[in-house]
Amino acid sequence: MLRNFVRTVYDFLSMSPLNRKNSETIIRMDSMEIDDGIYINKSLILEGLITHENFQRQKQPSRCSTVFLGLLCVVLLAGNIGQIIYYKITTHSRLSADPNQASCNALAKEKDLLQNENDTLTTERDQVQRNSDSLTAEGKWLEARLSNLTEEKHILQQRCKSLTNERNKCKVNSSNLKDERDQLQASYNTLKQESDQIQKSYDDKQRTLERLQTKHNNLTASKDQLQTNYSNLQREKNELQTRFHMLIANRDELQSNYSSLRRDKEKLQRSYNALNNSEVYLQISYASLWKDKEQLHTRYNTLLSKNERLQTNYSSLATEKEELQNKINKVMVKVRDIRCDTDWRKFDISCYFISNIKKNWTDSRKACMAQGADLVVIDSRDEQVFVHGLLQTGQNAWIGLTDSVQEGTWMWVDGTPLTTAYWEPEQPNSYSGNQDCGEIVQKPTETLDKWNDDGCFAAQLWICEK
Ligand SMILES: [Ca+2]
Ligand SMILES: [Ca+2]
Ligand SMILES: [Ca+2]
Repeated sequence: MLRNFVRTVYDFLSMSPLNRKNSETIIRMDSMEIDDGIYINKSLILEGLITHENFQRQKQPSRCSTVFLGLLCVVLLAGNIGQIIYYKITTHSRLSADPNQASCNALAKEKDLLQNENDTLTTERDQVQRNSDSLTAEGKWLEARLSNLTEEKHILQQRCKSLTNERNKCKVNSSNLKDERDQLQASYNTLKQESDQIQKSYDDKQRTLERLQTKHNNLTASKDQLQTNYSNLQREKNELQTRFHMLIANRDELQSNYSSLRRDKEKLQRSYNALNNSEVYLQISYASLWKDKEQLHTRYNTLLSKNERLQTNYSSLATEKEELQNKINKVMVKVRDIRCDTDWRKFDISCYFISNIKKNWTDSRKACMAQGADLVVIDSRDEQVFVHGLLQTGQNAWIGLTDSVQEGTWMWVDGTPLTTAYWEPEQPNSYSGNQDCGEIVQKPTETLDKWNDDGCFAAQLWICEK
């Protein structure tokens, strides 16, 4: 605004007197309204002095400076108006005396005055320009300050939010603490009651302590006794110390044994694993065996009952056997008392006959059977000795022995198999495959082995037994 005012004044002074008259109507006080914000805003923005945003920032802090400058301009304008009116009055008076010369002089003076005023206004303009620069710098400083304050405001807003959250948390904590205080109060009351009880217990314990003090005195006496025992135990301890060293040596030996046992344990572990596998197999076998055992147990019970019956039968049979044995003994006594026929010789309970002629084995047997006897059956060592004694040196005689039914299987004529034999060395040989009947040979050997197999068709003596 000031700058526009200055320019307007400068243009007015630069005009001719005639143009200046026309311009006087242009210069009006309404163009100098210093409080017109819209006009100020438009003027400054149009002349490029400040931007709209800067002006808005500078509006508040520079309002006082603007008012001051506006007042200054009003004073200057009033001075100019006074001078213009003065010059018009003097010019009209001189024009009436010497119009040309006076007009020229007036114009010269007016020019000088305007020149002086122009210098003064130029100086003032420079001063205003400096003030404007300082105000611009102040505006920048205030802008920076505003930016800082804005940042601080954001920070304070964030702190305010965090403090609000903390206040809410504190409220919650306060509520919790209040609950805890109530609980603690209840606990305090409970503890107070317990404290009273403990006080009573304390009194009881105090009396107990006095009794214990008496016991303590007694125990002190016992302690002296124990001290003596301790000395004895100390000596025993030394002995045990010696034993301990011996045990240490034994321990080392056991340690080596432990190592070997550990190796054995590993072997056993492997064996255990194998046995574990076997255990599974055995478990299965055990189940089947358990079934078999139950079946066998059932059969055992059955057999046990049978055994009991058989035992009963055995007892009865034993009794019968004993009775029969008694009878047999009586019969044997009677039989031994029986005498043999003529030409028959008695041995034990049998009678023996040796022929004095010779026949084959079959005819020999028939001859015996014709006399109610059969070829001799030798079933004991004594009988072998007796029968051999019936022969004379070099004689042979048929006996009741044959393998004619099955070659190699010798049977007695009474149907019993041969159990005890007295064959000669290398006999029976079934010579030429045709020797199926047994004979006894009289030989002066020390052994009883006197038998030989011979052809059944051969004619030999024979010996009967009945
Ligand atoms: Ca016999
Ligand atoms: Ca034979
Ligand atoms: Ca033979």
